[in-house]
Amino acid sequence: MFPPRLLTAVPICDGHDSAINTINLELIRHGFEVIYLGYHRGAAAIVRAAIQEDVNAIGLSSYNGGHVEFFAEVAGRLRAQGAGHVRIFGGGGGTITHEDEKTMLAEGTDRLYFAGTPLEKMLGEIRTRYGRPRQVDAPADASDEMKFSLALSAAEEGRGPEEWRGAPLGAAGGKPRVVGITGPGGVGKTTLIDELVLRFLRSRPEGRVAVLSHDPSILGKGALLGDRATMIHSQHDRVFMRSLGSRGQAGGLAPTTERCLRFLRSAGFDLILVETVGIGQEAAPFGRELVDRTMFVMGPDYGSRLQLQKIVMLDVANVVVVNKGDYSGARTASAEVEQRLAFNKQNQRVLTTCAKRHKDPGVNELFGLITD
Ligand code: B12
Repeated sequence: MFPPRLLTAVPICDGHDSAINTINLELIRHGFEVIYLGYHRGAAAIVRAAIQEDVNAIGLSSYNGGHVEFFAEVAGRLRAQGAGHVRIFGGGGGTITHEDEKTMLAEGTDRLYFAGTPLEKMLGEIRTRYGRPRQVDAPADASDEMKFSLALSAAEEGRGPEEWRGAPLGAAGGKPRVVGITGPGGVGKTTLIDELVLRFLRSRPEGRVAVLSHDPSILGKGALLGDRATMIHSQHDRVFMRSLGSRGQAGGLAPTTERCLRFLRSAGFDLILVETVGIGQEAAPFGRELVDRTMFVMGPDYGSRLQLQKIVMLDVANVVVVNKGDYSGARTASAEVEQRLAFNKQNQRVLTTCAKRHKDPGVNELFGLITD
């Protein structure tokens, strides 16, 4: 069975994320896959993400006022895309009053929770209301993006039209380029991907990019799929992003990654970026044919030179990126990695990047390398 999925966020001009962070953890514990979009998020970005992620409902935590208008705008935008089946619920301590609630329920919000509601009561009810299996058929008035997203879910679950199933995994006529990006947790993979997306959007005015992003599931429970919260450029209209939980599979990907990739490959994107869960020394997540190029991202702090001998991805990656190039030790790290790769005699490239830096030359070079 596929876990039910929710999107959570804090509205625009609001940085109160403490409540939603606690609620996210409870939702995961109760078996939900939670796509967390972060705080200070506009209605359009929330709705786009909810549609792309094919969630059952959106949970909003709102403290700074404007909730009556904001929740209604989210509801209106969902309806306009034929996504009225996506429910809206939320809370916001004492700032949302019972008087506001009446208006908000009349304008499309499904349920509100007030200060003092015990977590267990709230979570039990959320489970009953929004824990159903995903929407299966596209409503008649669904937007193209809604239809596409539902079709991707159908492909993921092994339902739906046949044509994608025979779709080859290799690139047809050079399109799309599929790049697999892996590395330990915390080295900046997501920031790097967002920067690569920015360069793609700027250099290909008509191009479309897909991002398939993985995060770990808690065994037998849900998952916090939080990559969108650190991404800015990937919220663009020409980007389609889907987050997947590893759902008990070790090694960096999900049991349904291959199906999703077959579907995405046959859908006319120019570039597909696949980000794995943070991996360990022995993982080589992409095998031989799942992606066209593999990138291993690491930080400059890996312990000692001896550690480099134990990382399998250093033997198989096409490109090795030493990110956080502004850290002391980054130059030494790059030199040591280059030395390590020289033994492989496989023409692998080593690049040093600083993904968080605006217009970083290392990221520019990396973008050229993966899209040439
Ligand atoms: C903690 C807090 C902060 C922290 C925020 C830390 C953080 N990272 O979140 C800090 C100190 C940083 C802060 C800053 C500010 N704050 Co403040 N803050 C609060 C405070 C005290 C508690 C909010 C909270 O997290 N409660 C804990 C949650 C778990 O409990 P709860 O709110 O009761 O939530 C229940 C339900 O509502 C529900 N729920 C809540 N969200 C969701 C979401 C979903 C999906 C679900 C299912 C349920 C749910 O779950 C709980 C169940 O019991 C409130 C006052 C209050 N008592 O509400 C003010 C308050 C929200 N802050 C306020 C203000 C004004 C500010 C500042 C503008 C102050 C300033 N001038 O700088 C800044 C703005 C910061 C920003 N960037 O937005 C005002 C807002 C006034 C308004 N809307 O008119 C409040 C109401 C205080 C007040 N009385 O003046 N704040």
